[in-house]
Amino acid sequence: MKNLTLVIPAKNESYSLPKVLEELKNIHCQKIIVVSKIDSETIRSINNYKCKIIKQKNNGYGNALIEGINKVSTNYLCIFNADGSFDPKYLGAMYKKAILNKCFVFASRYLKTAGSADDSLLTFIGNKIFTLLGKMLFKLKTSDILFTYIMGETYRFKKLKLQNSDFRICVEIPIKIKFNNFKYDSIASFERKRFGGIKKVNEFVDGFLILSELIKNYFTYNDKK
Ligand SMILES: Nc1nc2c(ncn2[C@@H]2O[C@H](COP(=O)(O)OP(=O)(O)OP(=O)(O)O)[C@@H](O)[C@H]2O)c(=O)[nH]1
Ligand SMILES: [Mg+2]
Repeated sequence: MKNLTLVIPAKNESYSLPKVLEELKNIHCQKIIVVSKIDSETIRSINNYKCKIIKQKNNGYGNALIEGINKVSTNYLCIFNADGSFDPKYLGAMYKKAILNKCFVFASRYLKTAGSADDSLLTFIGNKIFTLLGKMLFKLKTSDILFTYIMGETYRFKKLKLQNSDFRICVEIPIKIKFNNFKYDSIASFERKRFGGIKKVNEFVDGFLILSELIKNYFTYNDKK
């Protein structure tokens, strides 16, 4: 997978990230880790690994993705978490599909044979509601709108001109893919529990922000029709 870069946002992941990079050792692709400039512990934890480290100029999960994507020089990229929840065994199948069908590939936790060990009842219900809203408001053919294990061609990612610096970017990506008329497909994937450390998503605050993003985009894209 020489033509692939993993864009890995990491915030306070000094426990999980070295284990994630250890697992990725045999996957021959580029790795860009995007960390906050004050997160010296995470930076120190990966001293021994061959990867590019970008210190974020600004803050937030979405901003980390945007700054990381802007630095990719391979033809393909994949968003990949630093917490161990994304299983790298799906990268090969995603890469093949992305190349063969010239499409974005979303990993999904809710297709047959897929699943999640990281979902709580609250996140499961939240994911289902937001995925349903994505289908109703934007006719998105997705089974898992909030899972940001996404691969695609770098120039198409750049064309999305992503803007959200927080977790709203999770829904901004599929909506913009759809409205740019880019092809997309899904594969079944099992989400593991994070290796350690604590999650950064706040179900209520980020849930509200994501809902506001869906509503904003609904009016933006309907006005354009
Ligand atoms: N650089 C950077 N990385 C972040 C930031 N917020 C989250 N991340 C990373 O983004 C990835 C996803 O964050 P998580 O907290 O695991 O969120 P999630 O996987 O969407 O949610 P859960 O599955 O509920 O844990 C992890 O690798 C985090 O370390 C941030 O502000 N800056
Ligand atoms: Mg996680």
